[in-house]
Amino acid sequence: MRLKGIFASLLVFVLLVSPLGTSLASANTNGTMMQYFEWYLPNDGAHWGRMQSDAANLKNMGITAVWIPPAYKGTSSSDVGYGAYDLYDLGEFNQKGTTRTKYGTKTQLKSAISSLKTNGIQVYGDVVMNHKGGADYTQSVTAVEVNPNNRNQETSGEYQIQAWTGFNFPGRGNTHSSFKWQWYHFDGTDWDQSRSLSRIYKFRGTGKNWDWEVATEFGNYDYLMFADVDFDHPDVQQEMKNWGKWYVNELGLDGFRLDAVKHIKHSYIGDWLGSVRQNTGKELFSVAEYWQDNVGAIENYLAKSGNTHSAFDVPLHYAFHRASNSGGSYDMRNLLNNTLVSRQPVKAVTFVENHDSQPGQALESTVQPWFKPLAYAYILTRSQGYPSVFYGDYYGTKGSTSYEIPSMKSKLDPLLQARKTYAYGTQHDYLDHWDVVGWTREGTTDKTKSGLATILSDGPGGSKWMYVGRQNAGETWYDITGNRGDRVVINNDGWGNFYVNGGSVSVYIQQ
Ligand SMILES: [Ca+2]
Ligand SMILES: [Ca+2]
Ligand SMILES: [Ca+2]
Repeated sequence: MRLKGIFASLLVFVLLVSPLGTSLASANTNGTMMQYFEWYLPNDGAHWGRMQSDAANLKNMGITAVWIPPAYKGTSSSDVGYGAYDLYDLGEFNQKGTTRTKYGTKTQLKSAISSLKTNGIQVYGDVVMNHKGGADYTQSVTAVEVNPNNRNQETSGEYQIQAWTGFNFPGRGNTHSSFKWQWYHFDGTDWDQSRSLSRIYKFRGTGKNWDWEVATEFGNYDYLMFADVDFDHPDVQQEMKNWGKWYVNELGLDGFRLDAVKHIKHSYIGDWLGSVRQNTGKELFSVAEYWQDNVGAIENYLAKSGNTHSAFDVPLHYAFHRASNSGGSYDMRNLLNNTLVSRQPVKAVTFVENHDSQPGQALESTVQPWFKPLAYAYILTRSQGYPSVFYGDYYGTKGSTSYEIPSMKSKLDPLLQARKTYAYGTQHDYLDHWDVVGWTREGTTDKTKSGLATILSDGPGGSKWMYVGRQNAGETWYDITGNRGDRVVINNDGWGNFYVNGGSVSVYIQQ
């Protein structure tokens, strides 16, 4: 029995390290994730309903997994979800003035997830563990002020503050969990209610200190916002593991998007994920948001959290951002420099835009609309990286006019089609020119007509001779994006001459 147990854990280990993409809905099909929300969605409680209605269409688009927004009660009904108040309230209890969340009720969420599953689409839950907002009452806490630019430096003596750290969840009571949060489950906060004073406060108490290891910006970047959860506290460590298991089982989640990990004790994330995987028996593909344009910092995080999961390729996003703002003068040979996808392709979730980078948001670093089809071709037709499509790019964003992203559905649909049907087989790179770059995929025998040739330019139009494989000799290829009307005949040696317009992209496939 003992040996059997060891064998079973080895098997689990093999499953965990299997390359992503391949472990998704079908081993044969390219995996594509969709971030199914944007910051300015209306506060109408109808989003889970929209997701449900869209499930069959998402399947047709080739979406194999959906990252849903934080599904639990935040500070109010309009909270996007990152002001997490009660992780056990998925739109079920009357708390913070509302039963539903911004996106709908728990019943609607479960129904939408059921439709996604019916269509073979996996569901990744957003995990907001760093902080808690909207406390039910204040508590008297001994604290010191720290220098906002160097949180290791204390700038005051100890004094008593009134901190928003008491969470007893009066609308939920003990349903799902009887854990009540107290000041000693947190490391600090940024508001003293008794003096109406905004500072970064570090709490005093036995063993109290900022967590380590976290990002080193501002000396120690443990503190981000609201009441900062203390991951050194054993009761917190256990409660979050209990919650993770509950969250997966309650919703049938297949994986996670881990929010704000640069502010969370890195080793704990690995520990937490290992526990939830073990206690649910699920592989739980997970991707961490470590928001820094610095591949070394992201790789350090991946190592310190035990090399247990993936991370968003933030440096690649910034490369797209810079290229899109350079009016053609960006050197396209450099797009992959110092990116996660070039360093650890199996660990990289590639993306163009998200709810934080979109116009008007905290980390605004938007990719200009003209460049988005180029960037999406980059993440969708290459063999490296697990791409994530942003809801706000596909359907457009709401919010004030100056923040709007127009819907790019008509431009993204052909690229999604290219990924789903044609982007298979050996890749040949032609990343060799400051304006015009390209790559090809030879296709595979088990995918009818598969294989493609992508060419893009951030400057003037041009052409490129590229090899697509001798097995494709004699075929006529055309541009699935419709940007070019050429017909390219593959010669006897497997080469073709492919064209692209200025500031544009073309993806050629077999006619
Ligand atoms: Ca701590
Ligand atoms: Ca923290
Ligand atoms: Ca250029």
